[in-house]
Amino acid sequence: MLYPQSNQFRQTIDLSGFWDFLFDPEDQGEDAGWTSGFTSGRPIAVPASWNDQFEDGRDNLGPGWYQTRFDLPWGWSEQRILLRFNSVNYLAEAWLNGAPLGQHEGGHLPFEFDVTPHVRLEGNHLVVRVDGNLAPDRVPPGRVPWGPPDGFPGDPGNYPDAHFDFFPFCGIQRPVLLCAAPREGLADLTVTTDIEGDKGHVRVRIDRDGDEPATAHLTLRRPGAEISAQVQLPGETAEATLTVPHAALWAPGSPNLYDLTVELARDGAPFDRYTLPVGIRTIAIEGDQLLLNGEPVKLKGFGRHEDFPVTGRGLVPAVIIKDYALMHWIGANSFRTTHYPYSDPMMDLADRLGFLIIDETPAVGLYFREDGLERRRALCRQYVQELIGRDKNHPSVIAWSLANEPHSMRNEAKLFFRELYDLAKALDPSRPVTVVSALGVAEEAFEFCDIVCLNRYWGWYTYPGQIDEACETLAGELKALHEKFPKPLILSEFGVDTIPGCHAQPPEMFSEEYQVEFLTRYIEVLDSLPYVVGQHVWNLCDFKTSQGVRRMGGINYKGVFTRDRRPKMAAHHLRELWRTD
Ligand code: GCB
Repeated sequence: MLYPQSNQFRQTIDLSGFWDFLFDPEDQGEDAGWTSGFTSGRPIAVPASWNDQFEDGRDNLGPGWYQTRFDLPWGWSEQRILLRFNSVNYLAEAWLNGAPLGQHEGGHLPFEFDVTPHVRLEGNHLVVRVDGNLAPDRVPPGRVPWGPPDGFPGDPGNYPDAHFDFFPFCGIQRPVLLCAAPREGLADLTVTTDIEGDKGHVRVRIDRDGDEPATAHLTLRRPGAEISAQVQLPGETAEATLTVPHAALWAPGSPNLYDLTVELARDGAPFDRYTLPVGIRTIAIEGDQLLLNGEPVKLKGFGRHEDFPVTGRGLVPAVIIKDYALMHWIGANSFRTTHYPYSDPMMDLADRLGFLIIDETPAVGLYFREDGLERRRALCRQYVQELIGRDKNHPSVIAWSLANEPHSMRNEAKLFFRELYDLAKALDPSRPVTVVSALGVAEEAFEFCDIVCLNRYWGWYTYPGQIDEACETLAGELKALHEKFPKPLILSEFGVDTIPGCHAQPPEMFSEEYQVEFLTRYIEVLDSLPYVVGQHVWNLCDFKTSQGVRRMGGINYKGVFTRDRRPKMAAHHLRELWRTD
């Protein structure tokens, strides 16, 4: 699915702003007659989570009803009109002028409807029902009955009862776009690149709607370079390769991008055009090394959250810029989209700024009891397809993560992930695929995953306050893991809750000194092991969680920056360890 853009043949408008909203008092569903509009609504900001916008919103997971009105811009009357939602969490259902458009399950991934048959020139009325409730058969799940072998006995639980450690923010969290696109225009582009000597090959697969013969003109440009090709489209797809002499490769530190423009024409007259940034780079695994453009690369960075006061998980462009500035300042070159796909601007900026991303599906907290398993499997397959469909052309994306910390103790888990792994590889053979696990050597998916990603908290949940024991255990475990699975290994989470302003000497849990010592000593271990190709600190910033005895004030304090993006002591220490200039 191509991200909407505006040019001579396409136009996009953003429906963001203040919409009307109401909570469904008794979950009356569409029978309440709201699908064609309601009068009792209050104003709500779109995009943003609803939870922190209202006094009665925080723990209310819906359903909630949104509505807005719009007119079509001048010149759109003969166009095909698409309505695109960049992210609605969790279950969305939409109606335009009373006509049902469809529904989409799962937040953080885009979906769109062709609204051409329903749209009017003026006075359009869009209604969206959003259900953010947690349920055992949703992904990520909630309200899961705990207990062995899927959970840990005596888990204290939390409220709202999420099966994951971040607040289940809900609502229309990213922009809603209205797009005019040519009929029979471009439907998708898939770009892969490889390198041969100083040449770069850019392979482009073109998919389009309709099958009337057309010609595609391709141009790849950056200042000082322009390469063109032309290919006939007798039907719906075609492929072309552009070869770039003396290619300017993409890498962190030199994130060179080319603009690829594909123009469709019939009888010499162009009728559609799309421009996509392209980074020429390769990613590969050789033995226990991760190679970027043929050279070993080590990831330094973070797990993060899309999380900010008041806006919740809503898109805030200035926070994106700030987070990149902080990551650059500290010397990071990488992050994982813990624990769901991030916004399109976040991904676009990683291409521009040169960050390496492990791109994760929304499958966190998975468990494998029979009840609901088929539904969870179908959702995970859908997420893999939607994620790869959305992000396959980003040079910054160097691996796909199928899930975070699945409760893989049951035999079903291995086959479940084998199927997802095969699906990801079939859709994109060019990138490594991983599962991020806390099980260590017992995680059977590591047998076929390309990279081993482990989350570890020795010195926090286990061996509290005992960093010597923690580091010794960590070193032993990493060695055992690598012996069993001789592949590149990433420590994909490690960190400790740290209350800003809390100090202790000798270091004690929750103090800034303890975070410094924990991270420094862990990094010493990681740097000493050649097969450890990545270190991702948990977390870049403090973030909101459900309430529970482990989360004071409903906040996870493992950030090296506070929730409002101020550095703790550890940020300065990490900077000394990571910055190379
Ligand atoms: C983990 C999870 C992450 C939690 C973190 C913690 O292993 O992957 O979502 O927030 O631990 O702080 O406990």
